[in-house]
Amino acid sequence: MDAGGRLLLIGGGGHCRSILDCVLSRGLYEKVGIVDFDQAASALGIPVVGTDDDLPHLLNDGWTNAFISVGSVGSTGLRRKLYKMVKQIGFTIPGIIDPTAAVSRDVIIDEGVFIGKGAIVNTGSRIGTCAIINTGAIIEHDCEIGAFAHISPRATLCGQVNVGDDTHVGAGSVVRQGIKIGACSLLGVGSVVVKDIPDSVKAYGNPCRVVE
Ligand code: JB3
Repeated sequence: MDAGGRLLLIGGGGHCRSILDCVLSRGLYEKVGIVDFDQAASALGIPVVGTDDDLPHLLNDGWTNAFISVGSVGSTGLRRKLYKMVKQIGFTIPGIIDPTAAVSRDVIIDEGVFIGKGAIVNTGSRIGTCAIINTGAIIEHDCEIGAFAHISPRATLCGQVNVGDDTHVGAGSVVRQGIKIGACSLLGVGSVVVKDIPDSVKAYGNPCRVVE
């Protein structure tokens, strides 16, 4: 979890600004910097301190924590590539949880997870590496969220739902209890999921149906 010291946010777009707002409101890091090839990506008074090529030097200069702040809607390739890179260089990868999120005490949260404003993660759930639990999402009891999955704003997963690695659950979706959603799938905004969804498909609607 949030560790203290200096923190680099890798990627300085919209998702980064959401994360930055949490980080600054918690005040746990002594210094925060953004890593982006675009100097204009500085935000909320936080500067761009370098590009990906500068990461080894930044680690040597005492920036020991790095967090992947590029988001994803569908493809998680860039997030995975950046995660592998910061891991290989030797950064610590914290989790970041907004102070307004409600997370039960027996939840397991792997490294690099972001839990945004007003999200709820209930008892017995597990959130995999670098997953995004976005603003106001509800992860009910005993859910399993795979690595690099993105549960979008206001999506609701009822109890014992399993979401595979790299899957995107669109904003406002509702998933019935006990449902299994495969890996690398994309569920459209407002999907109402009442049957299991396989790996590597696009699906949407009420009831949610596979479209390709
Ligand atoms: O769905 C919601 C609520 N948020 C979305 C989020 C999860 O994903 C949001 O609407 C966007 O769809 C997306 O946010 P993201 O990734 O912040 O997108 P964007 O605003 O386009 O910013 C991407 C940033 O990453 C830009 O500043 C790019 O310059 C930067 N970037 C791209 N490739 C990179 C790289 N930065 C680094 N360090 N390395 C890269 O390879």
